[in-house]
Amino acid sequence: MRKQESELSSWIDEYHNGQRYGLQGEVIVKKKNKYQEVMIVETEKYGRGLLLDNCWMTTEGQEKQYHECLVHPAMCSAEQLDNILIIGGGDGGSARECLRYKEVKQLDLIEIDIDVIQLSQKYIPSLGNHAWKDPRLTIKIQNGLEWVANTKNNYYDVIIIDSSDPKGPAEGLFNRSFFQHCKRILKQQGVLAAQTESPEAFLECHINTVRIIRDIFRYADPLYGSMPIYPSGWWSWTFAAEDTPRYHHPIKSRACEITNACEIWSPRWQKGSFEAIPAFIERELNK
Ligand code: SPD
Repeated sequence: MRKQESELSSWIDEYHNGQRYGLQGEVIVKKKNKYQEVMIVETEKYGRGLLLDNCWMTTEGQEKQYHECLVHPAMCSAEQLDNILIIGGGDGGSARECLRYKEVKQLDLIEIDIDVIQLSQKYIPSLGNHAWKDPRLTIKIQNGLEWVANTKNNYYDVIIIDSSDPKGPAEGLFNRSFFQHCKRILKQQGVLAAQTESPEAFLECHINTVRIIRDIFRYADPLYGSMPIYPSGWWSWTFAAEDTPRYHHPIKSRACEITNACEIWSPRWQKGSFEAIPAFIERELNK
C-alpha cells in the first residue's frame, strides 16, 4: 500500500548548476560499483525510479515520455527492422518499445553496467516487461564504444543510443568517433536515434552533439519534448539517416501497429515536436 505523503521520509534530488530536481520518496537499494552508483527509489508521484550517480534516469510514471519518443520515430521509418541495436538502455524501456514491432528479428542491447540491468529487472520489472523474456533480445555486458568499433559495416537497421548524461561511463557516447562507427555499422536505409540532452540545462552538450551528428550523417534533426524529472524538464532526441530524412515519415502500417499502445508518441505528436525546434537553437545550428 502507498504511504501517505507525511510518512515519506525524504526528498530524492538531482543537483544541477544551482538547481535541484527532486521527488519525495525513499531509497530502496543503493549499490556502488566500479562504474557508478545505482539507486532504486520508490517515489510518491511516479512510482519506482532509477538514478545513476544521483541523476534521474527513469521512473515508472514518466518513462513512456522518454522511451516512446526515442524509439518510435526511428523504428517507424527505417526500411527494414531485422537487426536493432540499443547502446545503454539497461532499464529495458527502449527494448520493450522496440520489441513491439513484429518485424524485428534480432535486438542487441549493449549495457556496460550489469547492476543497471539486474536491479531494474528486480525492482522495476514493468520497464522491460515482456522484453526480458523475448527470444529476440540478446544482452551483452560490454562497453558500447567497443561494441560499435567491432561490428561489421552496414549491419544494423536501427541504432538507438539510450545513454545516461555525458560524464562517467557514458562520456564517450557523445564523441565524434562513436557516431562515426554508428554510421559505418548502420545500413544505408537505416535510422539512428540518440538522446541528446536538454536544450536548456545542457545547452552546450545538446548543440555540440547535434552538430556532430549532422556533420557525420547526411540528414539529422532534433526533436523536442518534455521530461519533468530531468533537469529543466525540456528534453531532446536526435534522429539521423543517410539516404533521405526518412525519420520524418513514419510508415503507416507500422504506426498503426503501435499507436494505440502509446501514451505520448503518434505521427501527429512527432510532426509537431520536430517543428517545435526553439528559434535560438535553429539559429545556432545553422551557423
Ligand atoms: N539526465 C538524464 C538523461 C538520461 C537519459 N537516459 C535515460 C535512460 C532511460 N532508459
